[in-house]
Amino acid sequence: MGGLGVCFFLLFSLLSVSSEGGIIGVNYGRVADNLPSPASAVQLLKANNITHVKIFDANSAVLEALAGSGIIVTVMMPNELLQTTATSPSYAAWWVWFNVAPYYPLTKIHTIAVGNEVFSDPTNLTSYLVPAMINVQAALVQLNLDKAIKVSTPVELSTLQSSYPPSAGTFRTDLAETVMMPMLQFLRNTGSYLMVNAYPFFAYEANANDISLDYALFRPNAGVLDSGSGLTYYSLLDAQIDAVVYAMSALNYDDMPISISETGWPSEGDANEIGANVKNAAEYVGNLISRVLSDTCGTPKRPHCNMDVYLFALFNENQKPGPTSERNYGMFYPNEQKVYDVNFVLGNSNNSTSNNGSNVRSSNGNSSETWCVADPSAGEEKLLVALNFACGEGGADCTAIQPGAACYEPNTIEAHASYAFNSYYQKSGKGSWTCNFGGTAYVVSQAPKIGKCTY
Ligand SMILES: *[C@@H]1O[C@H](CO)[C@@H](O)[C@H](O)[C@H]1NC(C)=O
Ligand SMILES: *[C@@H]1O[C@H](CO)[C@@H](O)[C@H](O)[C@H]1NC(C)=O
Ligand SMILES: *[C@@H]1O[C@H](CO)[C@@H](O)[C@H](O)[C@H]1NC(C)=O
Ligand SMILES: *[C@@H]1O[C@H](CO)[C@@H](O)[C@H](O)[C@H]1NC(C)=O
Ligand SMILES: *[C@@H]1O[C@H](CO)[C@@H](O)[C@H](O)[C@H]1NC(C)=O
Ligand SMILES: CC(=O)N[C@H]1CO[C@H](CO)[C@@H](O)[C@@H]1O
Repeated sequence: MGGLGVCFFLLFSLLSVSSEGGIIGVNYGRVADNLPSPASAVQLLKANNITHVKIFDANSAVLEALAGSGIIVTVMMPNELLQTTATSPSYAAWWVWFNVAPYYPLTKIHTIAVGNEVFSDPTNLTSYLVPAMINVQAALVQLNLDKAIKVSTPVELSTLQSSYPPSAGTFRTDLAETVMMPMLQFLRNTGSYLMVNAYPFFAYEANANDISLDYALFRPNAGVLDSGSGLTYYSLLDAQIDAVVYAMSALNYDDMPISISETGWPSEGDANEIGANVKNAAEYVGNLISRVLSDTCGTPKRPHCNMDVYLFALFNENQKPGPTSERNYGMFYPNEQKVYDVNFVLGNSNNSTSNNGSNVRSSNGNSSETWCVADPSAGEEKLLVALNFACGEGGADCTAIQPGAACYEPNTIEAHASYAFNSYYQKSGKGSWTCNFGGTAYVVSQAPKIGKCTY
């Protein structure tokens, strides 16, 4: 029990700096021959309260369908155009004039992504990237759109030379000074932000023996200590993002905001694609949304809530090449049925029975119908891990179980865990998954009576 107090102390310092939640958007990819029309897709976005969308081009039909929807849009200049854009300011001006200006402001375009994962492009476009961004920015300035529309580019995690532990994060040596530094300076000068595509699935799939699924899926877990920083990580996504933060920090760009421009988990894969299944996809996406929309969505290095996350992807895309997983990242089938149950707004469902691993709230917003309590048969050791998770990463309000506070007595791990689990459960929307804690908790429909504590 001695360790418990120390742990709580550290955790409270994290909780006290949290602010309101981040943004959830989705990537609307269209590498498929069976998708609904752009107008139907926009209806689907609206029906699901999805407020931000990113597309992989500047398709006019899509931008027209989004007009007047209120949805905030990131458009993309495809990689094939980077060389021309970098070498010809007049081409850049034309591209913006033709592909962006006509749609704004009716279509709320707010970022132009210049290229996508450019450092992985087989044709080596590296030297064109920053000049293309600069020319696109100049075009926006000419059209007086630069205040409303930012320029950025999504970088892939392989931009990092080193990412483990996060505090050792650095950019690839061939990119750090020549590309990343001028890019970060450009982003800073223009008040923009860095876009990062991050897939814990790839790391898990490749190292399933070393990385726990709990850690990859935001489940309660014992955490991974970064001995370089002394910070403990409870999710692989946090560790990946903080590695980028540390890499920027090494170049003296500590302050640069990040948007997670792609992340997701496939609902199906080939036999050798470990972890690609519907259950894991539902948990990854559901837990991530809960987390981003709650007030605990910062990373250990940046505890202020700064997680803007664009889920990949809206639809399964049947014409993507590569392993089966590539065609199965969608949250929706082309017929608009959900691949798994997921909600994009907290507190907006009236049906909690259909939930498995997502963030569905209880019916009619009645916050006092069900409670989450610890299962004593799980044993103290497992309960303690889950308790630390709930009060730390989970963001449960654990003040009442501090020494001297109302729910400190009875001073047992089981009682404290029940309090913390319930706090987490109530706070994160009462989705069935949010009362699991690695199988150490269950939902009850009678208010628990433990000591003098009020739940
Ligand atoms: C890509 O091009 C740059 C110069 O344009 C060069 O320095 C770099 O070595 C090239 N990278 C690869 C992988 O060929
Ligand atoms: C709530 O339930 C009713 C049927 O009971 C259904 O028609 C309605 O669409 C549901 N609303 C939401 C937001 O799920
Ligand atoms: C809730 O969801 C379940 C499973 O999807 C479904 O069978 C049931 O009809 C839904 N109930 C309401 C009231 O919508
Ligand atoms: C939800 O979870 C329960 C218990 O784990 C399982 O029996 C059920 O089949 C799941 N439902 C769906 C739709 O995945
Ligand atoms: C909410 O739950 C409380 C306690 O179970 C109950 O008394 C009340 O009637 C519920 N309210 C609604 C609107 O269902
Ligand atoms: C925040 C938000 O847009 N909420 C809306 C989500 O969708 C429901 C209908 O399904 C609306 O009633 C909410 O206003």
